[in-house]
Amino acid sequence: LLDIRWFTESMEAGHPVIVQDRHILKVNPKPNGDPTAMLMKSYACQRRTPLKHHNSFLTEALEILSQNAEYNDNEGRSVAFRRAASVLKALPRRVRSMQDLRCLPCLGDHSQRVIKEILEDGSSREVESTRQSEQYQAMKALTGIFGVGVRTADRWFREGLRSPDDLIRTGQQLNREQQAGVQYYDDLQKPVTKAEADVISDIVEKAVHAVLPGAEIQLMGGFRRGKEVGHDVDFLITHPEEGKEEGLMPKITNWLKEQGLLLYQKTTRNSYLEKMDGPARASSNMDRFERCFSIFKLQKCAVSSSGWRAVRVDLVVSPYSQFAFATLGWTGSKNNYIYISLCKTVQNLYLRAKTEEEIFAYLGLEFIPPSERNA
Ligand code: DCT
Ligand code: MG
Repeated sequence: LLDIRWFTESMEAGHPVIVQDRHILKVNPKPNGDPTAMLMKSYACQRRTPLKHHNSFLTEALEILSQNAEYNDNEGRSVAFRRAASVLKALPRRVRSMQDLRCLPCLGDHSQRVIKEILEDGSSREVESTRQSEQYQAMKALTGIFGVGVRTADRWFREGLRSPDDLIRTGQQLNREQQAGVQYYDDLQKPVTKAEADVISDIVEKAVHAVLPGAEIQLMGGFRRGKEVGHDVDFLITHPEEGKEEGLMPKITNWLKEQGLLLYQKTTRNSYLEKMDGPARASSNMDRFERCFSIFKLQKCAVSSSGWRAVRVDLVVSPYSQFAFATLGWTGSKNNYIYISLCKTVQNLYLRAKTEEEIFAYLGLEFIPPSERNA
């Protein structure tokens, strides 16, 4: 507990804290003597970031560069652009000049150059040429396929492939997940609306209660943060009697299959929370998390001609004692990944938390509601 206090107090004081591995934290001395630098906190989990902000003309540009760096396997650069964008999202007003950026953390030279050019010329040449580039467009199309990561997409790009159609045309070997990804590509590219998420919530609730009465279902991800559209719908499922949730996932998926509601599903024991630690991690409570990546067949209302659409749905089952931790991690946004690191620290100390508020309190962090976690 002391370690966490020290860690969060250091963060509160504006010292950059580097998470070296699961247990070792390093605090650098204060980077510069500017007292106003404290006004904008360095970590996304300390900032209030609303969904609708004032600087999308800048953040969209920086996020294109971040995405492109990820396509080029340049993690450091990708994170730097994403952090810069994230800070701008938390600003209370539109940036009008470089003066407005004085004292903000996380804005590297490159990000500043891009921002300056947009402020002066209305656009950045680097961003525009990236947006138009064949590689960026192909990588976007290929990684947009469910089941295709950057590495696979990059290999295909080098082989001259540019789109899902090219994969079909050349008869590429695809695994089951990628086959579904190609088959339902057009539907899965279309944003999922909140109204559709609500219909899916009702279906999931029906399925879960049919196989385990008393279970609790919570909408997660972007929709929990107030988004009106998303690329998928995320759910967390638990039961107040610890242990009852064991073996629940196959029962849910079987019920859905029997109703003809599932186009694809794959259940794995490990969740994204585990991936964060790499393959050699010690076992923990998180091992008991089950995650199902699925594609639902969603009937459209009578007015529509095509009858149904495919929608990506992620289900996670957590034991009741872990529900608060899973909720915090699973709500996102992805830029709040530090929550997950912190959550795990609390968990590894066997501290109990029933609510998100308790976890924030343990960490000495001010509570930030989901609608302001859109970093
Ligand atoms: N998550 C994470 N790290 C990942 C993947 C997911 O921390 N690599 C967490 C944060 C958000 C949550 O899981 C749901 O993930 P997504 O559905 O990918 O994000 P989202 O915010 O719901 O975005 P979208 O609205 O596009 O689905
Ligand atoms: Mg989501």
